[in-house]
Amino acid sequence: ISWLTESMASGNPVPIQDRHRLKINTKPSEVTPAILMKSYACQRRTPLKHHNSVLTDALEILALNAEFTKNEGRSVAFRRAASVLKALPRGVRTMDDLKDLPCLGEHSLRVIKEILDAGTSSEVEWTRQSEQFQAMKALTGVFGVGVRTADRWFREGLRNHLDLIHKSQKLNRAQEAGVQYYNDLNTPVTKKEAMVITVIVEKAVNDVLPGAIITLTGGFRRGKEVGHDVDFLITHPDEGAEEKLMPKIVNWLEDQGLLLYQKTTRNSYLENKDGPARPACNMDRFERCFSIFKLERSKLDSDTRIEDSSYNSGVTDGTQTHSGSTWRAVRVDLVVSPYSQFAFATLGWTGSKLFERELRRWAGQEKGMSLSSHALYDSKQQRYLPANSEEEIFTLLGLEYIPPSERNA
Ligand code: DCT
Ligand code: MG
Repeated sequence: ISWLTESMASGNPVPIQDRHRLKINTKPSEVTPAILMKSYACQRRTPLKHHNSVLTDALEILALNAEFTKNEGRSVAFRRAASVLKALPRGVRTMDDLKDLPCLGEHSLRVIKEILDAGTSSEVEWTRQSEQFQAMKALTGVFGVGVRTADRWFREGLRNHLDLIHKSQKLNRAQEAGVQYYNDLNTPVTKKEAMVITVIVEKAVNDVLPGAIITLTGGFRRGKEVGHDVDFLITHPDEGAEEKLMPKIVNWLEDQGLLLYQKTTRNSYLENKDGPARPACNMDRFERCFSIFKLERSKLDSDTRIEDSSYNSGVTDGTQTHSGSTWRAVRVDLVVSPYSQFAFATLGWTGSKLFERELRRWAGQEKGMSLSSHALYDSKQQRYLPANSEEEIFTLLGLEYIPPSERNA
C-alpha cells in the first residue's frame, strides 16, 4: 500500500523520511490514489527540497506579481497553491495527479496545465519579462524599499537602484544604505556566514547580559542553505532582565565597528498584525533591530570561533565605506522577547511566512483563537493561553507538531 492509503487508514501522516521507503505500486497508467492533503499549510509537512519546483517557481512569480500590483488575495491564492505542490511526495506529471487537492484554484490549475502540456506558461513568461515586474523586483530589492515606494518610483520612471543614484532620488537613511550595499545585500547569505554572525551575536549578547538565550530563527532554522538575512531571537530566563537589552547589544556591536547600519524599532513588525492577540501590557517590551553587519571575509576562512582581539580590525580600514574584498555587508535582524513570550516569538519568527499566515488563519477560523508572536488568546474563554514551548502551542491549537525543517510552506 502506498504511504497515502496507509496514512489515511491510521489518520496520521507517514513521516517524510518513511515515505521514500514505501513502495508505490501504482503503474503510471493506473489511476493514482487521491492524496490526503490537509488544506491549511500548518497541518502539513513541507520539506525544503520537494519535487515540483518548476511549477512552484512559476506560481510564485505570479504571486509576487500580484503583490507588486497590490492584489493581496490573489497573491496568497498563488502561494497557497504552490505550497500544496511543495508538500506532494512526488512530481506532478498529469492533471490527474492533482485530483482532490485543496487550494488549487482555476487560475493556478490553468497555469499548471499549460506547463505540463507545453513546458512553460505564457502568462508566467510574459510576467517575468514585463518591464513593470522587472523594475518592481529591482526596486523592492533595495533594502528599505517596499511595494508602495517602488510602485511610485516606477510610475516616476525609475527602473533600478542605479536610477536612484543617477536621478538623485531623495532617499531615507535605510534606502541610502540599501543603495550603498546593494550588491552585497542581493548576494545570498550562506549558512557559513550565518554561523560566523551567530558567534558574533552570541558574544555581544553574553557580554552585555550573561545567561541570555540566543536563537537563530527564520529560514536558517528551517534548514535553508542560504537566506536574504540572518534572524535572531534573544531572551533571558529572568523575566524583565531583557528590558533595555537591545540598545546595549547595538552599542557593543557599534563599538566593535561591526555595524554599517542599524535602526531599532519598538515592536513595529507586530503592531501591523492581528490586533486582539497583542497583550497590551507587554507590547512595548518587544524590540526589533534591523541592521547591516560588516562581516570580515577573513572570519569565513578561519575557524568560526572568533577571537576578541580581531573585533576591532577594520574600524580604520580605508575600504570601510564601500564593499571591498576584505568584508561584505549582511542583513541581520535582532529581536528581543520577554521569556514568557519566547515560545510564541520563536514560532512566529521561524516562518515560513506562509506557514505563519496559515497558523494565524487556523487559529482564527478553526479555533476561535488569536495567535501572534506574543501570545495566544482564546476568544471563547476570554483569556490568554500560556505556553513554554512550540510543541505546547501546537497542542493548544489542536495541531500535530511540525518541526522547523518541515515548515517550508
Ligand atoms: N515573518 C512573518 N511575516 C512577515 C515577515 C516575517 O511571519 N511579514 C516571519 C516568518 C519568517 C521570519 O519572520 C523571518 O523573516 P524573513 O527573514 O523575511 O524570512 P525567512 O524565512 O528567514 O527568509 P530568508 O531566508 O529570505 O531570510
Ligand atoms: Mg530571514
